[in-house]
Amino acid sequence: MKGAARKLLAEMKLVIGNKNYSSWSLRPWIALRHSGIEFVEEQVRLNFDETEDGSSSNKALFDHSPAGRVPVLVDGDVRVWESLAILEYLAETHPEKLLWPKDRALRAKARVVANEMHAGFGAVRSEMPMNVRRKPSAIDVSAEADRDIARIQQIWSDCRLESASDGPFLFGRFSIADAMYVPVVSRFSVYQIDGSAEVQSYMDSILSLPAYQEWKSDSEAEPWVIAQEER
Ligand SMILES: N[C@@H](CCC(=O)N[C@@H](CS)C(=O)NCC(=O)O)C(=O)O
Repeated sequence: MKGAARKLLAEMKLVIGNKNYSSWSLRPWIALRHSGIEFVEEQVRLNFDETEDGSSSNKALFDHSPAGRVPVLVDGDVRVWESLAILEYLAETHPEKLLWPKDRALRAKARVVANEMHAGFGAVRSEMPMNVRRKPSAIDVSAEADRDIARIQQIWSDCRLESASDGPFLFGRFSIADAMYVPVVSRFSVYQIDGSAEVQSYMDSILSLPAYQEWKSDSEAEPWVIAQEER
């Protein structure tokens, strides 16, 4: 790799929120870390407790993107926000990392399930906030959240059935589709959502990833508690 290109890669920065709570930050972060792409991280502390509309009171978020949300990827002059757009950018700039499946049909399906996650499952997201360091225990959830849970588990089982022989992840090797679901795996683990043996085995593969373990231990070391996100 030429010096200038290496310098640009080394300068890539991911701006993230609190590791314990920021599920959208975890998605590109784990894709970067698991794939061994060099980057630095900058953390902006979120605090939702002080506002009525559920937005963060931290105005510093707007220093990083006009949307005022994390994650944000900064790669030289290029600034990308929206987690899925960041992941697409990484797939394009690092084709050797195979962040999407090589096979066109599988790639289409991986994009479908990644988009289902990005655009949906609102009940799971609002009733079961990501809280990586939470001591596992079950909570009551609505019928809508139960429907989200069933659809998510169906996606995991269906993908695993098709790709089981190629590796332990949704499409065999780790892909952007997995990165999108890591925070859900974390939620199902800490809120003790039961699943089939297939679902449990997929969750174990995610939870035992060294990159996930690193994020979890960083979450445990964070001193900040956001009461609104605790169940
Ligand atoms: N659709 C966005 C969602 C980003 C998002 O909502 N991030 C949260 C943290 S997990 C945030 O920055 N919240 C600050 C706020 O709402 O003021 C994405 O995919 O990146």
